[in-house]
Amino acid sequence: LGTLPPSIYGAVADSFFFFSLTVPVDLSPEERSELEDIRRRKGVLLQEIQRLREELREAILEVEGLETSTEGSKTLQKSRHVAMGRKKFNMDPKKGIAFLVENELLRHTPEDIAQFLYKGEGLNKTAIGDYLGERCMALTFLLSLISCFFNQPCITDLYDLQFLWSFRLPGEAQKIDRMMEAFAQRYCHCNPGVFQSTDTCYVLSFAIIMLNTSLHNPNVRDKPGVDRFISMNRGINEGGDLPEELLRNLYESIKNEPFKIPEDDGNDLTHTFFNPDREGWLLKLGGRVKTWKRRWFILTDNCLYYFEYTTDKEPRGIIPLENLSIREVEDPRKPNCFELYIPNNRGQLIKACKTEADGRVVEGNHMVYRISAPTPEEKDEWIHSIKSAVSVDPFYEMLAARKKRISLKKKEEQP
Ligand code: 4IP
Repeated sequence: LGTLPPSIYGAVADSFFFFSLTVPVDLSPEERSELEDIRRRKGVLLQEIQRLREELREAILEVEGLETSTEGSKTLQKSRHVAMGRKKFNMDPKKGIAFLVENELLRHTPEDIAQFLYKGEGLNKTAIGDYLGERCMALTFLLSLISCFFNQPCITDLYDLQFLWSFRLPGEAQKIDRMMEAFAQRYCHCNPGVFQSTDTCYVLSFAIIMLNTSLHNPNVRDKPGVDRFISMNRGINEGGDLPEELLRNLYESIKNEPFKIPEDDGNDLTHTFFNPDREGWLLKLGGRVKTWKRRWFILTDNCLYYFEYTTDKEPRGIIPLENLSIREVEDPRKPNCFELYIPNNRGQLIKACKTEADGRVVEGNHMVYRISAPTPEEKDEWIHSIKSAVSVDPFYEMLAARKKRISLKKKEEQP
């Protein structure tokens, strides 16, 4: 019965009613008792039918109710999935996005993903940065994703760079390169005519971030003045200079209001752009004449300078560290020694300059620079600092590549 439509139950009941009205009068006692039996069974059946009707009505109501609460539970399930997707995203951005896409909570389009990231509800900023800097993502997809991301607020001010940093740039040089490229493209698109090319905007953006770090990070002692900032940025506008007013304004605004960059989590650019400086007394062995001299050494700008006195304005010698290596050595006369040397040296002298006793500046005569530190700890610290200074910095390489591109373009344009 349960599978029959309700109209059938009605028809069965009506046929019993018809029988009850048409009872013949001349019935034998057996026939009468049989009729009574039929009436009794009819009553039972009618009751049963009524019970089934009610049961069916209840079942229909229940199904309807179920449909309504499934809608509710669907919404609940959806928000649970979104929360799960966010959690997954924070642990592994790519997996999180894949999960949300699989569950039809996000479309895999640059626009939708950019909006999801921009809203950023419950998303970890480092994870957003990581995702935007994702390496194996198709470059075209990534660039349109980043453009959509930056499209959310239109970039009108170079100060918007701090927006880029608000979710922390991922530490890898290539990722930063892509994001800065996207920022520069977006900026140039929103502000046509400010820069000759996106490369100019890119180089200036880096200069701004470095300026922000040098002006506001207490670990950086050498604070550049506005004139240095201007001269550092000479020739970056396709070989020409950017308007001095623009640079002055930028300098002043960054000086007055630093970028809001998250606290150092080991990903800070101070470590990247500013190699640790070191200064202190060391003993140096002469080149041709092997005498040990106590000199005040300063490590800065990828060079080792040495002075006779700490108060001297001019160094006695300068050793550029480019292409040099450093190693610990044992010396029979002095403790805690290390040496600067040219790897695979075939008899070349290290490029360096020194001051002769008569004041002339001449080239140095060293195949190696052997140096002795006062203590083993200082020896280790010097080795560490010099190693950091000589290691190739990918950020400088990236910037150098941009600058080279600018100057090459300029050369091509020249008749
Ligand atoms: C000198 O010995 C000093 O050690 C110099 O060191 C050194 O020059 C000279 O090397 C070495 O001859 P004397 O003073 O005993 O003559 P500094 O310049 O610090 O005084 P470096 O190149 O090490 O500076 P040669 O290579 O010039 O001989």
